[in-house]
Amino acid sequence: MSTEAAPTWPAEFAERYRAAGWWRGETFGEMLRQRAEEHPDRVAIVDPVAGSRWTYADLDRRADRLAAGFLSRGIVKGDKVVVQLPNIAEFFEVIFALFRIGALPVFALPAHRESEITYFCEFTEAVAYVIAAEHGGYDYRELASKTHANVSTLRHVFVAQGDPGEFEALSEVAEEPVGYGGPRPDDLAFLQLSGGSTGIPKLIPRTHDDYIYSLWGSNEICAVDENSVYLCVLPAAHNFPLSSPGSLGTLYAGGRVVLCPGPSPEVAFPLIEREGVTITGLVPPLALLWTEAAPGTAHDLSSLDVLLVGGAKFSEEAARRVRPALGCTLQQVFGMAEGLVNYTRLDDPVETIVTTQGRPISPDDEILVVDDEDQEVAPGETGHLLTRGPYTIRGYWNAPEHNARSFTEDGFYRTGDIVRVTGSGHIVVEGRAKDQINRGGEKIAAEEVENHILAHPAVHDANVVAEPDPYLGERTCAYVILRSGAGPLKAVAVKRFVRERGLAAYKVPDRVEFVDAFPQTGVGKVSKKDLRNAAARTAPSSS
Ligand code: J2J
Repeated sequence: MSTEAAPTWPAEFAERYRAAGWWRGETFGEMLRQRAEEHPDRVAIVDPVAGSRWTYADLDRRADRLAAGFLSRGIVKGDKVVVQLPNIAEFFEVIFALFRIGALPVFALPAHRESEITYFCEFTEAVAYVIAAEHGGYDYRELASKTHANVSTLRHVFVAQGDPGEFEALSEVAEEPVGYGGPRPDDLAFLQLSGGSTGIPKLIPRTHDDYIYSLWGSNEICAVDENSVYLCVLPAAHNFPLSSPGSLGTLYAGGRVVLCPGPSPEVAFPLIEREGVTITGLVPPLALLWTEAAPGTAHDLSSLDVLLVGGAKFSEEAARRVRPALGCTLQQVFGMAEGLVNYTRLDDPVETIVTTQGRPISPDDEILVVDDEDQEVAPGETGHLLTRGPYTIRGYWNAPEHNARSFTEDGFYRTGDIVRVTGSGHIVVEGRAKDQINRGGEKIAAEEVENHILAHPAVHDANVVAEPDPYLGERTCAYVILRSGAGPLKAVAVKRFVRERGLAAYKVPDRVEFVDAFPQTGVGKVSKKDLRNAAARTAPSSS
């Protein structure tokens, strides 16, 4: 498969974005080279578990050597490589090596299991898969063995950390650097994962030009520069910690990225003190946890200037607690791996910071708020958010049917979010039209989980909806109709079945309820709205 499968910007838009200076004609590979030339001895990556502190020169050299090793193993421009790594320094070595040769990382999350990984590898015809031997009590080599057996295109499994077992250690791959022709700025850099609202996850094709714009655009808004120290708390490959401004934004600015091995205050607070962390990003449940823990901590958190919170709606009440507890400025961020990212500005009035999800990075981000018939609503009214701009994709990778539904004919992306825009141009997220559960920032496509439940022989039909959760915001409730004549089935058996089918743990329903029928809409379709209301009424937290 080739990059032609990725819809791109029409020529007149590309020209406009270049002329406006948004697309600078840089690639990730050259960007790192430049930083290494400008300040070779500055520390780029700190991995506290491994005890490593790589300078820009170290990272540059490592990426070059690994790129050479990949090339001599036949990995070439345009090849796809599924990267599933925890927050370790090698993550950056691997992705910059791939960026240099123009091979595309496919970003998997550490939580993904056989179902997701097999799909990513098969769909992208991946030639290689990069893992750590073990992480969080899970043996990724076992996952790799299964994947390797199932996917015929997969020629290599590289193990970045720990005993490689039957596979090749990444440390053995590096070779003396050779010359190679890198990608062009308008080539694809990687495939990012969509939160998804369909049975099959969609992949997001991002170019060097467009993603690098989202990085420096974010840096300007979040005041990230060479003195910034970014703590990467969330899984490094997720779009938020990768790019808003995230690790890659920080590297673009010549700052320092500190990899946090876990999200708890006990792990993060000592690192903030030791490394003088200035900025980090969290999903709302973690932001709540940190604001609760901060007043009692013995650690000095005074270096922290900015806390970004996004991925799911942050309540106004919680937002108000950030500055008193952590002593830093809150920046709400409403972003999506498909592109558009909104931030509250550092100098916005407090009321704006705590009650809105920010405004777009770019003057060329186009925002439309429309009704169900795609007609624009009156200013300030609530509706569907559509967007188009210099770092928002024009289509998913290799998914023409999805694209016809997810994009308008004019190339606007249908975000699936319900929003309103305030007089100052700030966006307030009011809800969601897409069939997705946002479990504390982790996105779950209802249809994907439903399909797995439906595979159970005793199940006749299934519907998965969000229900309120005091900590996560939302969690998952599955309503199941059993086949007539099927023996009794317990909720735990359904959960186990889904887990054993190799679905990531965060997608396993939190609650399973058996019913005889589903509520219906006027036209006889299943009413998810009624199911959601029923779930909310009976959610354990509501009693
Ligand atoms: C409400 N909903 C939000 C917010 C995202 C920065 C920050 C987040 C993401 C991300 C990202 C929200 N309030 N503040 O990629 O670069 C929901 C919306 C959105 C979807 C995108 C980034 N911030 N959301 O979360 O691709 O529903 O990206 O459409 O994972 O998360 O999810 P995702």
